[in-house]
Amino acid sequence: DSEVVTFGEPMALLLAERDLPLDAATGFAWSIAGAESNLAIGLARLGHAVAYAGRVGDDVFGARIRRELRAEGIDVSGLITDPELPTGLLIRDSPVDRPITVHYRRSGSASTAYSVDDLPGTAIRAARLLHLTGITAALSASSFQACKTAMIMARGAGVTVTFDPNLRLRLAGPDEWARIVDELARHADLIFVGADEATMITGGVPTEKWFFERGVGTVVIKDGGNGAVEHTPGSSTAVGVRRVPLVDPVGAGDAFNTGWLSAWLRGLPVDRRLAEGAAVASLVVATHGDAIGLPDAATRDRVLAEGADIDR
Ligand code: KDG
Repeated sequence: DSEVVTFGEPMALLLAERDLPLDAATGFAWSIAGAESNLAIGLARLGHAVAYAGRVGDDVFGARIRRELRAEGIDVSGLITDPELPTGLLIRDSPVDRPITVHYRRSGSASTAYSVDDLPGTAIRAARLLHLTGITAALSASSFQACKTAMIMARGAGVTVTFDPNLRLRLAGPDEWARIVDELARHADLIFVGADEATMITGGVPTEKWFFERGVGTVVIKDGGNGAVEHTPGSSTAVGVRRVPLVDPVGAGDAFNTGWLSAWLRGLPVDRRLAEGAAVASLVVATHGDAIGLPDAATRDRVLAEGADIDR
């Protein structure tokens, strides 16, 4: 059985060569993007048994995504090949001195057809953890329903449910996001949320309070270069960031979740969970690409052992 089950939209990422803006780039490196697939790759590299589900197209991108995820040791038996709809694409740059430009080619993608019928029910019920993000819920009505059903199914079987809203305003407007997060938070045990996006959801109510009111037990607020804070109704614990050269911030949030969840799966206490989240995130922001910098356990442990490097 897999310890962790997650599902979402895996996309082919075409990343413009370093430092060149999209409109001037001629070389593109291929890899995989997608918040949940980033997390699946990260947890597998850290030694956890992970199952990743979703839909890809019957095309070269879908085949490569399947092959790469399998090569990471991820169980992809729940990754369905859609006979008609294409794999989603993400084309972006990562220039150091200007905003990042992201183009999606994902409307009408295979993932938008994901539905309750596609859920890997046996794997979800047998896992320790189900992790989802709002991105998947925002893809389509059927995908939203699959997320909600999976969360209810998991909790009914005693599986911990974690959720990261991961707002993408290109997928839905602010009101729609508020509705998605309000509804799905009620089925989650733990929330990871970016400080910037939280204000869009909670309308001025302190973030952790807003989620506690919906029955969430733990709220981890990620605030980029300012670090992160883990709240429970009775405690708050903060961690700083490990200062590294910022190469490409995309994927930092997924990486933090990955590091934190690995520590949680290993039964480690709050300080350690936060430190491992920060360490894994630091390795991803210092690397070009969404998932390339995700470390194995030995690399993470070397980073943690540097100690003084962690500013907190
Ligand atoms: O969290 C990183 C993601 O932004 C990226 O991998 C792609 O899932 C993605 C999205 O929708 O932006």
